Amino acid sequence: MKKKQLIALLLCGIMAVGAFSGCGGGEAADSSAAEEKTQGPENDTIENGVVNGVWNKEGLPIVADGQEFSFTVLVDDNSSTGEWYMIDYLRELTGVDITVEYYANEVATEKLSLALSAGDYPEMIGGWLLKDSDILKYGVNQGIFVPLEDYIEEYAPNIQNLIDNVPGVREAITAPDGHIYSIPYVIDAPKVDYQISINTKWLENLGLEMPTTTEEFYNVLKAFKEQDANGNGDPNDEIPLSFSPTNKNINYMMGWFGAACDEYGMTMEDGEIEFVANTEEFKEGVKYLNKLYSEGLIDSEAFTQDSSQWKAKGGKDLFGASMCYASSDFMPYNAGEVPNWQALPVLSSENCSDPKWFQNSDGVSILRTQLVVTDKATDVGALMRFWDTVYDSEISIQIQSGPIPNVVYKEDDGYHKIDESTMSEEDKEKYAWGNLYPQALPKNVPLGFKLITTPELYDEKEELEAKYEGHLTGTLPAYWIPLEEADELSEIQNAIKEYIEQTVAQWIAGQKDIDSEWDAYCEQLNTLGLEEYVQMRKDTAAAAQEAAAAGAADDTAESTEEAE
Ligand SMILES: [Ca+2]
Repeated sequence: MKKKQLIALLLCGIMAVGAFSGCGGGEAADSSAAEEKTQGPENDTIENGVVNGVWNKEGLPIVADGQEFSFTVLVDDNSSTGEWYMIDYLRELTGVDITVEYYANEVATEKLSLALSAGDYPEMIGGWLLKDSDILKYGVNQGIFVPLEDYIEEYAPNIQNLIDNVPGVREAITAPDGHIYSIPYVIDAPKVDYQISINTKWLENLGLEMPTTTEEFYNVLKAFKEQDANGNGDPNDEIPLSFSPTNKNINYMMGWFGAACDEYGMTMEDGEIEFVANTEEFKEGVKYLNKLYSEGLIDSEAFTQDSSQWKAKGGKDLFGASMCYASSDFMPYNAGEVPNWQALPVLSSENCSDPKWFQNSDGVSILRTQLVVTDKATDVGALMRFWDTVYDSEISIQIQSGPIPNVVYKEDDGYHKIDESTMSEEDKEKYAWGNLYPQALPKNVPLGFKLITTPELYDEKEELEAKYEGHLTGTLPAYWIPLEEADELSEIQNAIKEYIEQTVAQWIAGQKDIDSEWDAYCEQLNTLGLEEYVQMRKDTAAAAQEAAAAGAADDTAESTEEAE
C-alpha cells in the first residue's frame, strides 16, 4: 500500500474514533485512490512461471513449493462450527490458507461498518454485506476496494469468461468510473419471480376451464367462492384468491390491463424505461381488484397475514389461487409428483388484448457486491487465482451440491445425486448445504445446471415460462444511483414505493375511493419527486451501458490515463 494512503486511512481511523464523522471524499483519499488504480498485474514479477516468488501462474497447487500465502475474507454466515468441507478441500487443493471470518448477517454488517471506518478490515469482503453505494464510496471514491479487471484478465480465465460471454454481466458490474470492483456472481434466476398459481383440482372439481381473460378469472373465483370447490362438504371455507405475504406483487397484475410494473411503478415499454403507476391502465387494474375484494373473492387477511398463516391456509387446501413464487411454497409435493397447481395465464382484458407480466430477469441474476478485494491485499493476482479455482465449474457444483463421489457422481448425461437413503446421518450432516461452504460467497455453478435426482422434481417455473413466453415486459436495466445524490434519491425511491403500496392496498380493500382520490394521488407522486427519480433511472441506465462499453473497448489498452 502506498504510504500516503496508509496515512490517510490512519487519520480516518482517528477521526472515526473521535466522532462519527464521515471519512473519505477528501483530497488525500481521492489522490491515493488514483495512484492505487495505476497498480496492476504488470507490476508482478514472473520467473519460471512463479509470480512474485510465491505462486504459480498456472496449474495447481497455486502456492509454489516451499512458499506460503494466506488471506482473510469477512462474510455473513450462520455456521455453528466454522468448518466447511469444501473450504478445507480448497485449502488442500490450492495451498492457499484462507481464513473465513464469519458472523450472522446483522453482526457482520455492523462489524464491517466499524472496521471500514477504523481502517482495520481484512483483505476481502464477501456475502450479503455490501450495497451498491459501498462500491461507489469505498471503490470509486476512496480506492479502498481495488479495481480487479486487469487481474481477472491476466489470472482468472473462468471469471473472465463470465464477463465476456454472459450477456449483461459486464454492464452490470462495471462501476461508473469504468472499473470492476467485484467478482461477478452469476446465477440462474427465473424470468418471472412471482406469479399467480391456480388450483387445477378445483377447476376440475367444478368442471371449469382455465381462465384466459380477467372476466373469466372473475367468474372462476366467484364459482370457487360459491361452491364447495375443495370438496370437503363445507361450501364456505374456500378462499378464492390470496397473496404471498412476502411479496404481494399486486403491480404485476396491472399487466392484465397494460401497466405491469415493479413496486416502484417502473417497467419496460418498447425497450424504454417508464413509470406507469399513474396511468389509466394502472387505475383500471386497481378497480378490478377492488371489485374482487368487495365481493369477497380476495383473502380478507391478504394485507395482514404473515407467512405461517398463509402457508397454513394453503396447506389445508383453502386457496383457489394465490400470488406466490411457486405453489410448493404453501403446498409442498415430493419428487416424482406433479402438483395440482399451474401458473394462471397472462390474462387479457376488455381494453388490453396484449397483456404483459413483469419480467424480473433474463434468466440470470448478476450480483455485483458479493466479493471485493480491499487495499489490505498484498497480492491481488494470487487472490484472483484462488477465486478462479473456486469458479471452476466442477468445484462450484460440489460447493453447491456436495463432493464427488460422496454425494454427487458424474455420468455421460450429467451430474447425479446419490440415493440419499444410502448416506449415514453423519455424512448427511457433514455434506449439508450450509456445511459445504459459506454459501453467501459466490461460486460458479454453470447456468442451467440441474443435479439429476431420481425421481425427478417437477419444475413449476418451466411450465410458467412456456406459458408466459411473449407476454413479458423485458427487464429493467442495471443502474447505479449517483453517489452524491444517493441519500436523496434512495429516499425518494422508498417514499414512492411506500406511497403506491399503501394507497393501492387501501383502494383495493375499499378503505378509500379511487375515483375521487386518483388526481390527488398522481399529484402526490410528483410532490414526492417522481420526475427526478424517473430521470435518474433513465440517465443511470444509459450511463451504465456506456461505462461497460468503454470498459470493453479498454480491455487491451492502458487504463492508467483514464484513472488520472
Ligand atoms: Ca369447502
